[in-house]
Amino acid sequence: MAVGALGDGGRITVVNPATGEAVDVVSADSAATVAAKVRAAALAQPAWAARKVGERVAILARFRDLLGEAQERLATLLTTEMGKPIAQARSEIGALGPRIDFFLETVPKLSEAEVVSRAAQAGETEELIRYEPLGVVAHISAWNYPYFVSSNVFVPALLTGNAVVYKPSELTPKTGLAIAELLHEAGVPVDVFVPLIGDGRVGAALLAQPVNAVCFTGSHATGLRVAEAVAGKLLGPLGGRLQLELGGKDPAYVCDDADPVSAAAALADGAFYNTGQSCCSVERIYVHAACAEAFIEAFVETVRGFRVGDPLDPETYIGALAREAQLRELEAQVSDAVALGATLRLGGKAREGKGFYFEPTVLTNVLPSMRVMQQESFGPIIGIQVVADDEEAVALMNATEYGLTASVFSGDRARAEGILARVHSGTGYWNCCDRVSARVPWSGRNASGIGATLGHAGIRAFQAPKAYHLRLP
Ligand code: TXE
Repeated sequence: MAVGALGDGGRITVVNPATGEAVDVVSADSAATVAAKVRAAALAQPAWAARKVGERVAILARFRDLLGEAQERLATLLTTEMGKPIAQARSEIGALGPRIDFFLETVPKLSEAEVVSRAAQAGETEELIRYEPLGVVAHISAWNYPYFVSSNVFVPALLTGNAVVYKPSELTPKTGLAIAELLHEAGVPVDVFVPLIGDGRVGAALLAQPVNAVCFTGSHATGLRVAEAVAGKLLGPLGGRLQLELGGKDPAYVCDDADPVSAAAALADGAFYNTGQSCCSVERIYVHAACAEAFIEAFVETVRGFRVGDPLDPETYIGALAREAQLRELEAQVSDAVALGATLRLGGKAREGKGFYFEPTVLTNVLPSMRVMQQESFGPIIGIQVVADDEEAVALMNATEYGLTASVFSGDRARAEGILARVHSGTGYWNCCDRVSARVPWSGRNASGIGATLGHAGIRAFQAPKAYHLRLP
């Protein structure tokens, strides 16, 4: 069976979102090649795991260096495949070095056996934990930050001795292949990191294989399908290792003691960076009535100043959307909001002409029930609602099914932390937003997913603890 994104005989057509034109064609995998590649990965993994962790660290360090050398070429490819402004593409690839460094430094420490209780004399029992790799990790990934979301999985998974079968999004297949090439050039054996090209059908074919972990990054709807597909294996080869990094509808709250102008600048960037296509984009803003007017004015002016245009122009801040269909979703969110009484302060429609552009859009006087305040927008659009006090803000921040990040802008740390403790989210920000660090875990609550990447938790996710009870003779 041939599988391909567009049903054209197992090929993926790469479309440049800035022009809407096809720029390349890539061969897709079939169910048979998926099965063969997973088998090869399973055969290659034990030898990779048997190497010293220091050898794997040296290989991944070489990958980090190669990535740095190829930055400009890769940034141009990424921009052409998914419309990310070139300055932001460079910054995504550039920021990978420090993320990889965290893993290079931390994995060796977390690979050591942990002695829990020592035995000194005959008859006493030492208890220790050794950490084993899981085996073959299947990673199905998204297009919005293809370097970040894939490296959060493959760097710790490879360092801890696993093989990785990686399906990049069908919107960024060439970026996925470029990552694989650099890993192989750095010294990762070709069967230990294996790219698969194709759309959801190739993803589904991968889930049908006897892999030992599934890491999925993508939408909530697909995440549910992935969970259903692997449910029967959770007590088999998967051993419960299912990780889902899903969408968000991330709220921000601007308190009456915040500086409205600096909060507006930070939140406009948090909402519109990457053309609003970040899992942790700010998607809803609540502002205290006492500073609402000043905040909204500063916010609208900041967004008005964002430069929309050719993503290959280094001055561009807002590029084309990766997916044409999302233009219709954003238009539907705007017309729903306006029909129910919202005020359109800026933007509101797709741009005419070539490419998948949507005007940066700000809506005020929104209601919590509006689509724009409930459903992930994943585009350059934001709703702002005025609230009377912290109680109302907390209730509204918790009023969607998601729980990825939340931010509070306030002059008072205790007040902000008190609010964040009551909001259901995997990450809380005070006076900042839309920020990820390799040092702390990245996770979601409720519909935003299960499991964690990054931090120590994101390394342990690729290890199976084995307990030893060793009695001295
Ligand atoms: O997702 P899709 P997208 C989220 C973000 C947004 C989404 C965007 O919030 O919701 O990702 O990514 C494959 N069986 N995050 O549009 O469409 C598909 O081919 C197996 C969260 O790409 O769900 C693609 O490779 N696989 C985040 C992948 O699933 C299937 C970080 C995702 O596709 C499949 C970044 C199937 N039946 C983005 N159908 C976080 N929380 O950190 C499709 N796929």
